[in-house]
Amino acid sequence: MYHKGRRILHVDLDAFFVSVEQALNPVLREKPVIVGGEPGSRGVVASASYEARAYGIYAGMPLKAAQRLCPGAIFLKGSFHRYRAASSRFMAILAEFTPQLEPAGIDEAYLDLTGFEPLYGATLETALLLQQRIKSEIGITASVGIASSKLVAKVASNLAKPDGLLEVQPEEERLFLAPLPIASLPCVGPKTERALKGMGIITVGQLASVPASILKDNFGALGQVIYRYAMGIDQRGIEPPQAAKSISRETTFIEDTLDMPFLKAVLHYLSERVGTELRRGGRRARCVTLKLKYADFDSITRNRTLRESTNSDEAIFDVGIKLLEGALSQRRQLVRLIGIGVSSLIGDERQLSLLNSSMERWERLDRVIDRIRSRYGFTAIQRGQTLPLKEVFPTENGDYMLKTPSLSH
Ligand code: DCP
Ligand code: CA
Repeated sequence: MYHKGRRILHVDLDAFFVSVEQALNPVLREKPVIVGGEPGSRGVVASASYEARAYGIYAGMPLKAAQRLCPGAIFLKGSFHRYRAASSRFMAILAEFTPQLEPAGIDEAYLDLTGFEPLYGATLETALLLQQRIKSEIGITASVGIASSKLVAKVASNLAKPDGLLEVQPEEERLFLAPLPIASLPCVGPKTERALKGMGIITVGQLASVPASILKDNFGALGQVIYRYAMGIDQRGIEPPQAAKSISRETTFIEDTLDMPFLKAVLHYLSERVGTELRRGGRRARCVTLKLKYADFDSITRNRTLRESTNSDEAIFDVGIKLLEGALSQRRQLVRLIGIGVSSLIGDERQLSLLNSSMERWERLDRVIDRIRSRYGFTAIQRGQTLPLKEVFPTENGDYMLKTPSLSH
């Protein structure tokens, strides 16, 4: 609930993609480094070190322009699985402080530490500890803003960058925001900024003195948000993500197929994806669903409920392949899409009845594979069952490039 004494933290990692690369390769530290791609290529800057920013380089700028500004910069293509792994470790550290945690992107999150002070000391001290842990365990710096609202905490962390910490005391939000340029407010994008400047409004303080009706007339519903934010009013609470009720992965083929070894390999790969996500969330499933779309777009699903819950790739695949064979024996037609999912999810309590069973062996193997993949990428270790994929799909950044790499949930 909203009240003036809330202590909300916004934590944001500095130059995230670049920092992950620098943590892994000390040669890159304290240099102008850009993650985005080869300097001659058509891409844009994803992340720039603060040394590179001194040359006027920023995220979203074409790589060619960045190279013109700083020919000596080091350009890296980057690797998303490394960033995802660092992000998981970052969120895991935050989660040790409080379950009142809301991830707001790959490298930022809000935490509500209201009521912590009697037990854990000043919020500022807790924030320092948090920064230290991130630095020592992941090797990268984070900036933190503390305030009574998400809005002011975010503006504060931005202002503190890099490696900074800024606390805005209750009742001082408006004073804190007043001298800042209007673009400091998250709701003011480039278009709104231009329009406001056209009205002679440069600072948040000036914005706060404009009558609400004028902002509403000019910007509609956004005008109301702008007005409240300019006054430092933001009552939004922390919303921890709801656990998913089901997890699924599917892919559409470039060419419709009935090639069984290939379908099996894809199904295995998708089962591994689903299993990995289940284990990452510390959960198990009791229901497995197979989805097929035939060449004529006719779509079917088949599911089976298990006697015991599982989070093993092999167990998911095992059910999936039986459902696939069953479905194809009813209708043998070229397949356009295949998918596999799990539902009836429960927490990952250890099941004693499983000890020494084949399920236990499968699960032990999954844990070993997960560890390797979280470090070196998905294709760093592969199961024999997915080998046919190697000939069909190129790999990039440690993963297969399926036709629909952004598999659906
Ligand atoms: N990102 C991207 N393309 C963009 C902006 C960001 O790919 N146009 C990616 C790369 C960033 C990451 O998201 O490292 C986090 O985005 P941020 O906006 O937080 O930027 P940084 O973490 O790089 O820098 P800062 O220190 O300003 O937070
Ligand atoms: Ca960041």
